[in-house]
Amino acid sequence: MNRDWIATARTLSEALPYLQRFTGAVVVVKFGGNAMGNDEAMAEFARDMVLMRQVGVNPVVVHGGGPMINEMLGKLNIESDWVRGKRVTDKATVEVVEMVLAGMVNKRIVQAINHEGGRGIGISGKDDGLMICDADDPELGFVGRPSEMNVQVVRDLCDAGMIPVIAPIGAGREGNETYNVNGDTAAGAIAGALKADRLLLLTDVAGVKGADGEVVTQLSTQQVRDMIADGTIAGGMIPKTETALKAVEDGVRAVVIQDGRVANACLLELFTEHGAGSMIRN
Ligand code: X2W
Repeated sequence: MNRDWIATARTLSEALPYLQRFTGAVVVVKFGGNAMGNDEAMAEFARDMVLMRQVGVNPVVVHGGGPMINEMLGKLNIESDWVRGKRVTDKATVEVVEMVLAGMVNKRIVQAINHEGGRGIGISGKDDGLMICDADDPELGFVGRPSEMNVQVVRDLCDAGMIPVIAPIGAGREGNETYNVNGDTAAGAIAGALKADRLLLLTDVAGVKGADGEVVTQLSTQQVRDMIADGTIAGGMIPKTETALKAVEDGVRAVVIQDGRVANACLLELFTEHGAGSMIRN
């Protein structure tokens, strides 16, 4: 017999305790624009979500799409400024952000999930009042800070066997404003409100690096705070780790910052002894 098949059967057998552990778990996955890559990467991500659902996990996808927004703004000759990792978002920009995220990127992911045999359903933070925002900072325009979460719609979709795919767009309190929310921030707020078992932040680096430059596989929230304070965690990793800290504080059991470009990144994390990236928990 071909040895690969024997290995496949063994892999499935070894996954049993992990499958049992995660039955019924809520796993929020942040799928960033940089992790989306080509159609193949998208299809592979979709297969992972469908497999998770198939084995009794409740995957909830929150996506980004920064590079796709950049491309569309470029075509429309609208320039973007960035302040502390967030896009300064005026009225014209927020319209493009909503069109690209809720219209194009969201539906691309939903379609990929459905093509793999899942029941993907796309919503944004506006649907059923899921994510009500206040302005994050006057300097940033229509950038939203999630302040009121109504996650029942997400639970209902999961209970119905669907895979919610959520665009990080929020509604304001006045009833007519649209807010652009950073994808990581939205994923953290949704995971926190769901008290998710896991928040997987798929990114394009291997994880959180320690002072020696090696990825640290397990981190307590206190260690993360110390590493931010002493400068070991710097640059783009600061908002990610801060999102993780807030999510754990809100009741998420563990947050994993991992490389979404690795094949079957989510399955590797959930269903193997190996795990992936850096896990942050109390
Ligand atoms: C982001 C939303 C998209 C996002 C933006 O306008 O690009 C803010 O910066 P990635 O692919 O996850 O980076 N919003 C406020 O977060 O996309």
